[in-house]
Amino acid sequence: MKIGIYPGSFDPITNGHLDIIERASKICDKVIVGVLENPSKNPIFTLSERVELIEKVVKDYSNVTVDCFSGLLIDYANKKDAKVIIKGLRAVSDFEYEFQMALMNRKLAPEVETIFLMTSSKNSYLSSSLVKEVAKFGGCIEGLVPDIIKKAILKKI
Ligand code: COD
Repeated sequence: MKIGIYPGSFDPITNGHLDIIERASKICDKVIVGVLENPSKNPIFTLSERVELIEKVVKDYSNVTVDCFSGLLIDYANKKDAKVIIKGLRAVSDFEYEFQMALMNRKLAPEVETIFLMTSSKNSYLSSSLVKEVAKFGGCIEGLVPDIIKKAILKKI
């Protein structure tokens, strides 16, 4: 069984993330959305809130599950017996950091392959931080995140 891990902070999940999850679910037999516990990033949603919100928006994908992890991604991948790490790529600015991480992860575990899915053009400008910033200053976030996430953000800020 080809198990893929899609790791991230997902604070919160956006339509850009969701598009990657949907496409990854067609490539892998099973996709684990791995939510990183990273208090240093100062997330607006707690780890359990992020997991719960993602579970709600991926409920229709039968081969997608949501989990959380801390520490090294590669250790988590090994624990889950995942041989594929899935990443989304937006602009060139994403590339350098993602390239570095992919090579480091390959050094740590050569049997685990990182695959990159290009963002869809409609999501290419989307990031969790921009969505939060727009919402914080009263801008419209309709169409950038699923409705349930929009409600959760507006409640939070
Ligand atoms: N379209 C397409 N893809 C997107 C979009 C979009 N609009 N927005 C985000 N993405 C992609 C990102 O490029 C990323 O691949 C993924 O979705 C998650 O994004 P974020 O912003 O929620 O998550 P990040 O970037 O904060 O996640 C970083 C990781 C958790 C993957 C990384 O820090 C990590 O692996 N940490 C574990 C510690 C570790 O192993 N460190 C050593 C690494 S070598």
